[in-house]
Amino acid sequence: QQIVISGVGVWTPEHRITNQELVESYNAWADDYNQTHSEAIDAGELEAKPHSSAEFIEKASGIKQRYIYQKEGALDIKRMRPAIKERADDQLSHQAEIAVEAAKKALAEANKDASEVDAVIVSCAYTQRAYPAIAIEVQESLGIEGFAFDMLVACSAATFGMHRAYEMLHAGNARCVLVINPELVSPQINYTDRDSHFIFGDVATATVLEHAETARAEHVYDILSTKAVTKFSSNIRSNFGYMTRAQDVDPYGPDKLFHQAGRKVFKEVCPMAAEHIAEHIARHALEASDIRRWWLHQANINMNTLICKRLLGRDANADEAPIVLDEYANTASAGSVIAFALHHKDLQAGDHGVLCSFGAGYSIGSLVIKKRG
Ligand code: CO8
Repeated sequence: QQIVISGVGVWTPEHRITNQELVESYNAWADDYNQTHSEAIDAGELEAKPHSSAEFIEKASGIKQRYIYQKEGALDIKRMRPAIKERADDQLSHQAEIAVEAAKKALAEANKDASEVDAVIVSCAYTQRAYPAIAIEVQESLGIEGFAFDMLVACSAATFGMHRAYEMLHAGNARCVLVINPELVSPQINYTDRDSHFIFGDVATATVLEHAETARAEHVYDILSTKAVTKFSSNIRSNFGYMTRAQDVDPYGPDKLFHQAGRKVFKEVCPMAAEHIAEHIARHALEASDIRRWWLHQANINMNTLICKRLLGRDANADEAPIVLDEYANTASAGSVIAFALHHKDLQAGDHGVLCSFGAGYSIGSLVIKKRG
């Protein structure tokens, strides 16, 4: 039974923050902090906060701007976090809303009606609550019969979600599955941390997976196989969770937000990802030069350059390995799906491609796909 990807959709927030805006806000916050704590800093009890730089951000990461769900509050130096109003229980939640928007786009691309979908997976780095599942709320909003559930795999949530859909379709548990990645990450960003304030942006992506015989879309991709690996590491971590209340700790402390040892992640994950991909394509007797397009995780442009170089023995060009980081920044698990959504229609029948995520966990997930004729 051939399983295919028949639709992909991206919902992009209307608000954006440029590196310059972000840096101006951070630097004003740092000046204010340094002034407020000048005595302790002068006494050597506290370290002064150094300035951030837009040039550094672009050079170190490839990021020029990021989208944000709610810009208000995020750049306010008295707040440094987005101001998102809580919604009543009978209103569509924020995360479900952006998930529904992405899902509608993916369904339209797949030329599918919600009534043909049997299962919904919401898979992302964070869900805004534990239960009821965001996926069930989305299912209800779209009028889908069947079942839905949430899953969290940080950077690899999108690919791992597609893996689960692939297996459910193979097992005959569903005829068509919607996998949605509402990456509403801005509430977890520490905008007062110079090392990480620039990394992330908000977005929602969705894909439709189904059996080849039911697919009616213009662009359909056979999934040849999936491959996943995880290896525990605390180098990318957030300690916020339902235990926080019982632990009598500051719920907004820096360790409760996204934090990482970026250099270590870079050094450890690049070789893991390159090896993983090489092994995966070898399963199909494919060489790196046989791959028409690489839709890689979008965390850092230098990481993608290095991984491609290891695979191809040379630099990949933007047509082979598209980058969306400059516009979207790191969108947790959604990056490779955005790259796929924006850069797949020109592929010819028979062309091979690789979708691959890598990051927190550590987790690596890939799909080798081939365009149908
Ligand atoms: N402005 C100016 N200077 C800076 C800044 C800044 N903003 N930040 C750091 N510097 C300085 C440092 O202090 C350092 O100075 P010195 O040399 O004097 O000590 C110098 O610049 C170099 O710092 P680094 O060595 O840290 O810089 P790198 O070149 O390593 O770049 C990166 C930092 C960009 C973080 C890079 O290491 C990187 O991208 N690593 C990979 C990280 C990665 O892939 N992480 C995965 C992210 S996790 C994920 O994708 C999903 C997680 C779940 C979602 C969470 C949502 C909130």
